[in-house]
Amino acid sequence: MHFLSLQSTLLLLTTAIALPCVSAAPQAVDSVTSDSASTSGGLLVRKEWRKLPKSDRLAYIQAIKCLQSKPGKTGGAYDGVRSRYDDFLAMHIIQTDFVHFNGQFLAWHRWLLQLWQQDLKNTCGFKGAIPYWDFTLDNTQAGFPKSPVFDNTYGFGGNGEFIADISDPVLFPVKTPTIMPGRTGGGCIDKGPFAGLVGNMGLGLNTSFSPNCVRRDFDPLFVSLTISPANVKTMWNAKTYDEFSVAIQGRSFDVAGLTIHAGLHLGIGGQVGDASDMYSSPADPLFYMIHGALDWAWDKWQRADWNKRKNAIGGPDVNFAYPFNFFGDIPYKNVTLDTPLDYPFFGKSIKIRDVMDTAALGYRYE
Ligand SMILES: [Cu+2]
Repeated sequence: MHFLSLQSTLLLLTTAIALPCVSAAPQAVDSVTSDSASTSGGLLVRKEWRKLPKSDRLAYIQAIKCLQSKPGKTGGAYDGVRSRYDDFLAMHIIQTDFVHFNGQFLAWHRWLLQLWQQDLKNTCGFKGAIPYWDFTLDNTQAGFPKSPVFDNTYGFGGNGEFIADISDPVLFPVKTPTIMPGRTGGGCIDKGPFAGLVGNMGLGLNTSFSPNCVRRDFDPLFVSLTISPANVKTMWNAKTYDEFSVAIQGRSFDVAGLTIHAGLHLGIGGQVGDASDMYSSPADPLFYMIHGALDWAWDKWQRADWNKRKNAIGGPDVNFAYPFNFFGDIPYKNVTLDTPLDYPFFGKSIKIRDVMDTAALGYRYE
């Protein structure tokens, strides 16, 4: 995550106001598939990575590779798009400044994952549900790099090779401002199904064609500090949506203030890896595992007290406003169930209320 200037936030905000916001209830997608193993009671069942049969893990990875091989559908709107996979990357880059460190964060990414799941099916014939990642199984310094999620055959591959000197501004054009306490990589993905993967846009707020190898820079120490048992407990024990949201998104940009969301992104992307880039992190397919993990956590928290939490939402409508005052006070309003969520070139805007219930969207977590 690169926590860049507010100027770009304000600039994009002006652009966003000009976008038409047509709201319509989204259809539940993929609620019925021919894959009986992944449905239950008409709902797609999203399973934890290591509980998926190996053939299903491979099928998901193949479907992602398929999206990377299909042409984009955003009609030349973004100079850097070379594939359908890139359409998602471009949309995330463009929307970043409206959907992080605010009240829209979890809801916006929930629908992004729905669009992703739907497109894997429609474009690549993927049958079944996208998986999730129970990060509480991998949150130790020793255990993190050994997670089955990073397996070179039945996973997304692991760390890049260690590069001590990351000062070259051409090879490493953007670095996470958080000083990473124990980075161990920095090289391009060189093993596993995504070896040699190239990100076509980014790093940073940039949708022009700028091919760069996708890097990983694991920081297992950082994972153990930010996804600590204490931070996980704070998340599960949150009494209000605001408390839950802060427990996921963090309280400041230093290591002591960062929590689950940053722990996953920066734990993988470290100082120089794509997963650490707030804008272009979807260049690394692990992005969808990270956000699957957060969506699982949100749904689990909601269902622990469903009547109270099915409509619980809150937080500022502007990135980095209270309680995320990382750059000081900025004006904001609280989000409501009627706050719009925009997905340019991926259909109409929706509202937060449309994504509050995973079952209404056609899926559940196992
Ligand atoms: Cu994001």
